[in-house]
Amino acid sequence: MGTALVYHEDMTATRLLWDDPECEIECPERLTAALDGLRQRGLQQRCLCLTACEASEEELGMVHSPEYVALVRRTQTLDKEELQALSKQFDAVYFHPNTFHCARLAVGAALQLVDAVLTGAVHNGLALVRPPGHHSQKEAANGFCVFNNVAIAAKHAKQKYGLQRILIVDWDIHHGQGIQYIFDDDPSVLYFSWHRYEHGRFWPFLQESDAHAVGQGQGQGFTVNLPWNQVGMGNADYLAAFLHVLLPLAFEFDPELVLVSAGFDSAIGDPEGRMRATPECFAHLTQLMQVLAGGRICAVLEGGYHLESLAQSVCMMVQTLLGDPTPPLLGLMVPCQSALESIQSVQTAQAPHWTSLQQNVAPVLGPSTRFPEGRSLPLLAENPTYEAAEAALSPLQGELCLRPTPPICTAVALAVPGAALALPPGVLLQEESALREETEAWARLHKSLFQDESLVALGKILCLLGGILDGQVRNGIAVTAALATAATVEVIIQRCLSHGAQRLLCVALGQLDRPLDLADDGVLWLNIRGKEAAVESMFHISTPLPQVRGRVAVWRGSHCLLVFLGVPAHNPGSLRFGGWLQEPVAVSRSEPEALPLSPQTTGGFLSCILGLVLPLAYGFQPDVVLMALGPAHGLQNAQAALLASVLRGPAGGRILAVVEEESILQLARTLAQVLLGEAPPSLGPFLMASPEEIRALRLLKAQLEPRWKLLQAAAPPPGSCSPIA
Ligand code: Q9C
Ligand code: ZN
Repeated sequence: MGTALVYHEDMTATRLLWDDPECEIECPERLTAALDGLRQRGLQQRCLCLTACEASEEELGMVHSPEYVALVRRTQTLDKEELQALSKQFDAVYFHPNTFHCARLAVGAALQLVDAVLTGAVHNGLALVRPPGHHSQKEAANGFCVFNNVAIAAKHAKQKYGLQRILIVDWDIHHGQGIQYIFDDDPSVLYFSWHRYEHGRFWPFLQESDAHAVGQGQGQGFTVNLPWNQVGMGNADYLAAFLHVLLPLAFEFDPELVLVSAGFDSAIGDPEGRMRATPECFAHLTQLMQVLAGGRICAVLEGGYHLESLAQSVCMMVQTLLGDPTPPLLGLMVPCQSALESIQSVQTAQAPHWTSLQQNVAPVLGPSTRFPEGRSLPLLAENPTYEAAEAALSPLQGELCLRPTPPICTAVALAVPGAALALPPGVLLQEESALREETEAWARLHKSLFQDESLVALGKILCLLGGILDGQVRNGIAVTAALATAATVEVIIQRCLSHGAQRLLCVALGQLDRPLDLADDGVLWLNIRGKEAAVESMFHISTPLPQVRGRVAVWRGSHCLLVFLGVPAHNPGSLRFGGWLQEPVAVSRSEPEALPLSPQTTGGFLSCILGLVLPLAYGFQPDVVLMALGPAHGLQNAQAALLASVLRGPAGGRILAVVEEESILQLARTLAQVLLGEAPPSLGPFLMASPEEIRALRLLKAQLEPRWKLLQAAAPPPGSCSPIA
């Protein structure tokens, strides 16, 4: 299992044969640059390389009309003048005698990738193709696109594999109007696109690219447009869009497959996009998507016209698909005002269709949140040019090469030597310990809780932590002896700080108190536990995780499914209404059925992670992340796995998970899997957050927003007027 790379060199055989400044950027070197980049970094060699085959005309017919296919077929025998005349009938298109062959290979590559992923041959993959596809329509070529590669791939996944929910993430900087038209009334395909829009003044100049276009008929709410109304959007803006729009909807949609219209004209240096997101941003966007659909991601190249930026961004994506850690994100993590306005407009347009947006916990944007002067880009001036981008990219490239991947992927330190654990292959058992004297010195500094077994465990944990801090080990799991978690966490924090870590993020779950005498700034302590929301300081935050231990009872009626939460196991008579879903769920009995209940709603959990934890974590830009599961943490394994998976992002993959011995077994195995780069298990059906959860999160965000700007993403409560004048 791994990552597929689908390609055929014939796809470099189409090119512009006449003068046309608009089309000349779509050149064969785009593919060779991306491929050379992958080869130079040794990434191609780690992929399962598949040679693309042409799609059949029947496959093209899933989206395109026979007349249009025949028209493109006839271009094979046209001369230059005829090709040029035909090209003029479309907007921003050129034909070449090889166009038909290349365009069929491009579709074929996308289909092979879907087959490889859905048959389980690989986890995920990328198809490097030309011509791109997302602008092309049933009977029209458009914007360099001839056949709609990704749309045909989605139809194929539905027809051949019976998939019912497919998410398309189009991060190309142009609106993929072709995909939007094809699935406009289809609720089985959720299409998300962000694009340079400038209030309609940017190509393709369409009203239907704006946020108010949400799909038609049954498909309402399944088209999600996020228009960027200014150029210069950067890492924080893209991240905010994922955390506050795409991911909440995607979790609620619960896709079985994610297709990515992976255009890299949204990256820095691109002459079309004029945006500022750096290549590493695409590693983070990819990693965030990996928690969806069991990690089944098929990415298909669309645009991307700055060769160096394209190559680096493609490498970042493939590296992440392969499970490598994400490099730290550069730049001030503050979304700009225009981005926040765009995010708000799509939240408002989509709120009627998505529970997770109706419950948006972000506070309303006030004048105090206006963006400070001198925004987030250290790399480029106001209007990025090729030259400025080149200058900005070359040092970056050096940095990318200088950051070696640690030789050891994931290590696990166990409290009891030889405890039988079914750890996944590829995990190193931490046998080596820190020196006895050193371990005892640390233990003495922190109470007398470490004796015998717990002292042995501490020695191994210190050694593992040393490996992470020195770059020998990527990440790890520390299993503490019973009741030693709090003391171990204290030692770990002190050890990190004494090693020179500038910023340490501690996500402490359950009953763990922030160690006394910690200076603010260096350590961000985020406690997720079952008590009141509290902001002790901007670096000491508690958020509740309601402990609704008990059961869910599910009744399926003819029109709706009722889900009751919080039936305590010992008192099945007292029901508390939690929420209801209209979608039929796979429950076939008409009898009430008891299911094990998560300690809180999935909606509440996700709001907490996407709306609070990740914005804080990315805003803090830690060197190391500590995720500690203390007593009574109340997280299900799948929730802990999701949290560990996404917390790999903010600190370049340097994460240490601390768990207590008793809670181990399956949990350690699940955590080890996600730390190795596998997708976390499903959270189960989406249940809307409870009013208490929403209230608590709202309160916290209102207090924290002045310091942590990634929290901003205001959706006005229904009925209120826009706060942005
Ligand atoms: N300066 C793709 O990226 N030209 N197509 C727009 C605005 C057409 C882009 C002119 C751009 C088509 C796949
Ligand atoms: Zn594009």
